[in-house]
Amino acid sequence: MTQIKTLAEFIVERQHEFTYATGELTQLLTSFRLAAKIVNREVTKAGLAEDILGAQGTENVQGEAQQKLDVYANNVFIRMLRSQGEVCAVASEENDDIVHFDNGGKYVITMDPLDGSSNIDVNVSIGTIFSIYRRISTGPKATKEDFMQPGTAQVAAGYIVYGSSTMLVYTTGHGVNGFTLDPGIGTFCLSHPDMKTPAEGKIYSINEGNWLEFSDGVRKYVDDCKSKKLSARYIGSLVADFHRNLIKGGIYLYPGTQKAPKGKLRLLYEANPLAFIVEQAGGKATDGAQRILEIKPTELHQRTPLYIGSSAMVDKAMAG
Ligand code: FDP
Repeated sequence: MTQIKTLAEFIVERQHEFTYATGELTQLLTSFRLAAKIVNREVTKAGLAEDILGAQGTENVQGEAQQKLDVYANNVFIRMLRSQGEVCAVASEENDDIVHFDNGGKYVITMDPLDGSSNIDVNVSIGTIFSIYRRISTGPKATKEDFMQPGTAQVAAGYIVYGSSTMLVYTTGHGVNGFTLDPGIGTFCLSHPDMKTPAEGKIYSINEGNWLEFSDGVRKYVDDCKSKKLSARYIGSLVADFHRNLIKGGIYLYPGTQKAPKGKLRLLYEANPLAFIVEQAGGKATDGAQRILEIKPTELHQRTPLYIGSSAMVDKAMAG
């Protein structure tokens, strides 16, 4: 029988790679590991559980309707992070402002607790995305400045994809590792060690419904993908599209459009964590002009165009 390595064992084994106190990373990742299992339980029984599907009847700061599971997942991750004590504040897609824990923790978190909301009620893969930063302010409370660090300052980032299986993938800047949840024993087990993305791929992922809004450069690139007979694959859940392309090789594009020059996706809790992961796996992430990780944020819910995936494909897409 092949030896099974659990996520908990792996974190302990690799915690020496973490620049700061080793136990802190363990605590931080434990929060995500536990919260992921709880959210997974609700996501997988969404059709059965009473009162968990559908709209919450509220909107988030971007004016998007919140789903009940969005709100549920947000509460679970916040509760877990608060209880571990290492995190002093969280910026979430689901909260207009910073959520403070007032506990002197040394880290701040940015997260999209349930990405791909439009897919929640229809049994299509969805995900959670998170970034961990070291706090830089010194006052009694975290400040906006703690969240305005560029993506290069991330100390760890990860995502959970709730798909045909549930996986947690993370990096601390020493490669990318993926863990699959064994539902029988309720444990994440190492299934994708040292993930690398191919430099070239055969998949392009973009919402072509926005074609009329695309720039000439984006249209030219998409036409080029078609002329090479690449496969179009677009789930509409960033995490799921990203995860597939990471493994198989491909590019995900959410460019700026005429109506929305900054695109739709959020820099702090969508683009930055995935950019950190893709670079660690040998790929690239840009906003069409510059490296995502070098953008200096100015707003918590700032949007950015995103070109992410296999390095040769991102280079080509940027060339227009
Ligand atoms: P959603 O609005 O459903 O939460 O995070 C935004 C996001 O999903 C991504 O997960 C997804 O890739 C994208 O938006 C889909 O947007 P379009 O419907 O505009 O293609």
